[in-house]
Amino acid sequence: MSRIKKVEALEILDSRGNPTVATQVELEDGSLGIGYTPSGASAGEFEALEIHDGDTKRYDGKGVLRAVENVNSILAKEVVGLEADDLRVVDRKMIELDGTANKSKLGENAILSVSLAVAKAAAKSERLPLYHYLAKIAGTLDESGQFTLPIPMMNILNGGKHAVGSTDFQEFMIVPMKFESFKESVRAGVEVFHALHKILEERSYQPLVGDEGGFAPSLFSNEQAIELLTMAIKESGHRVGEDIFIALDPAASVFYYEDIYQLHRENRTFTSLELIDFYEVWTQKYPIISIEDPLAENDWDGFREITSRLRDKVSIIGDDLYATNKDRLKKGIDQKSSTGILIKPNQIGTLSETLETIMMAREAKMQYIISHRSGETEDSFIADLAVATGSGKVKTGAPCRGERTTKYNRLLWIEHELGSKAKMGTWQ
Ligand code: 2PG
Ligand code: MG
Repeated sequence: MSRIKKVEALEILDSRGNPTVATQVELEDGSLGIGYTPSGASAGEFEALEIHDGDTKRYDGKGVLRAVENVNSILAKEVVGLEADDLRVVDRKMIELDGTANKSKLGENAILSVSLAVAKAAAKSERLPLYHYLAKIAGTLDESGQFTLPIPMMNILNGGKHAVGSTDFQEFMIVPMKFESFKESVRAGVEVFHALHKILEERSYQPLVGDEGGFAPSLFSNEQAIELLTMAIKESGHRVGEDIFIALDPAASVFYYEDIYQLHRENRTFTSLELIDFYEVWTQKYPIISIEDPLAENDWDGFREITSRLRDKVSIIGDDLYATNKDRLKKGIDQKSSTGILIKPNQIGTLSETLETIMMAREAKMQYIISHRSGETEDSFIADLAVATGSGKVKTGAPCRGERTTKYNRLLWIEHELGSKAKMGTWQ
């Protein structure tokens, strides 16, 4: 047990070259931890708020000096002296200081960086690997000493806000599911990624990548993307729909305007029910295992309808719908809006609240997928979080771009370190 001695934040860069907040926390016993705040492009309406300076003379208004100052002068004063091992107390203190429902006064980007840094420093102080320490504070430690490695959901074709000029749907993921280890799951995913690269080159597409490291070809339809993925799985020598499946994140809030879903690349519009029919046809044609945000964040009726229609075949995951927020998840559980939830710590703004939302999903026997943001840093915190909470699934982009591979590489180390104590997650 050690108290927080020093808290210091800095304006650093994320993977899009935008400023974000990093905070270093030092404990009295000398343990250090640095917390990094990621940032979304398709950020939902119900997320906690990142604050940016708005000073157009710096970083086009995107600077985070105010958030940094909030850490250094407001949060630091109050959290110094608190026990690092009591994260809930630290987080509650910061929530109180902010005093708003969406952390808009001090900024989610300020608060989360402190929360993550405290957890990392406390893990060091207790001489535990981060995943082990997080499992301990979450209350998810398995008595047998086993830890579950997550199935990687690899976004190898990027569209939407992550690759303007590509598809309307934001993410086309491959899900290597029937492999005995994380190492083999990653290998299979990487082989498909390279097969897709080759296919795109053969068809004279520039093999350029989007924000999450997946290719971003300019296609004429969303369905073409699925066809390319299917082809790449086959080309790589793996079996479509047997050992590798497809997952989608259309991020539908982004193409929902004036009560209508608008797919610009295809020049088509849909009502909520028509879009559900459209997905249903795809699930009959392709080995789709999961659809995240098939509908917009306020379309509760649509979510209930698609879940009741497709839940036996496909996972329906709420991302913008829930924004890692317990109150919204509670509504989703009551209304049977989805089979699962995407978990992003920066949507809610503290690690304690993130863990509470995960526990609510676990109790409701819902799937929970630990996820990165499209704007990331070299931090691999979510890799440890996925193992700690036994999510069995992680979404962290293509196996390309350092801010994505650092999470995969961390998971490879964890699996190696655990040896026979590592088991592979299943899709449940
Ligand atoms: C999503 C995320 C991560 P963003 O919608 O699931 O892939 O994107 O971080 O841009 O919200
Ligand atoms: Mg999403």
